[in-house]
Amino acid sequence: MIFRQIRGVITEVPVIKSMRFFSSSGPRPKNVFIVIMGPPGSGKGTISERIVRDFKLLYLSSGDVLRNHISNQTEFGVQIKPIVAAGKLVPSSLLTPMIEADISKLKSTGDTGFLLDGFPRSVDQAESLQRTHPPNLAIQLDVPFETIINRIKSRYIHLPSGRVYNLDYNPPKVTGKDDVTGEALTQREDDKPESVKKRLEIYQSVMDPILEYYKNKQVLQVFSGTESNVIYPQVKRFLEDFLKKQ
Ligand code: G5P
Ligand code: MG
Repeated sequence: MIFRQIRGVITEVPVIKSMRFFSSSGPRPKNVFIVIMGPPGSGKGTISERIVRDFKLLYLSSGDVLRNHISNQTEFGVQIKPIVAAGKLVPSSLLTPMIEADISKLKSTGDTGFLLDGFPRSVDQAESLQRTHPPNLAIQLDVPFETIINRIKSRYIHLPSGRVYNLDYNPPKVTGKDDVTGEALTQREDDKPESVKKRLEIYQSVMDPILEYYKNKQVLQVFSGTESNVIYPQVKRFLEDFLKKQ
């Protein structure tokens, strides 16, 4: 069993690999399952970190799960490494059961407040999730592509935790080191310009039907803008109201 801390005080919450969570003395929201979507580099990780901090939801990122498999050179990691590095989508037949099993494991601990980042990325993933763990909110970050391309060039991550930095926007306290552990930061293999281009192209080709899907389920909430510091207060206000109604 893996225990992991993102911010705040660690408690005995069994955590799946790549699961980050915030814990404090207050209760966590129950029966809330939010998915957060948006183009690569739109700030899903950045905004999620703030949501997790302010609303005490458990957090799972499909990208973090995959990068951890790659870094640990698991059989699955070796298989998907070239796909992720090229900016292509990992086949749903491999990823969907893994993500759904992670959510089931978390639910079995009694925690029922989750934020899922980067999943679904296709209608078949959305349909499958709807059958197993239907989200009650789908957040879409609508950020222009021109804004994104510049951001990604200066992104660094702390691979084990998934914490995200940016040399211009959100630099680490010590250059090249994670603020919490002091471990080395790295650049993502898929942040090379060719892969970023591919990721944006794929995003554009797959997202419309997914947004339509969640619009029809009446759970879609879109937040538009170019700066996370402007978008997040809108998300926060919305969530304060949304959680009161749950
Ligand atoms: P991921 O890991 O899900 P992407 O491509 O969806 O990757 P990414 O790149 O992680 O998304 P993000 O989380 O939306 O971007 O953005 P972020 O990291 O928070 O912010 C980007 C940078 O901008 C950071 O450096 C941040 O500090 C900075 N920043 C944030 N806000 C601002 C701001 O306001 N101003 C400025 N100047 N900077 C800012 O998926 C990776 C791969 O995994 C596979 C695919 O291969 C995918 O390409 N994968 C899947 N495959 C199939 N199905 C799925 N469901 C899959 N999920 C993952
Ligand atoms: Mg991310």
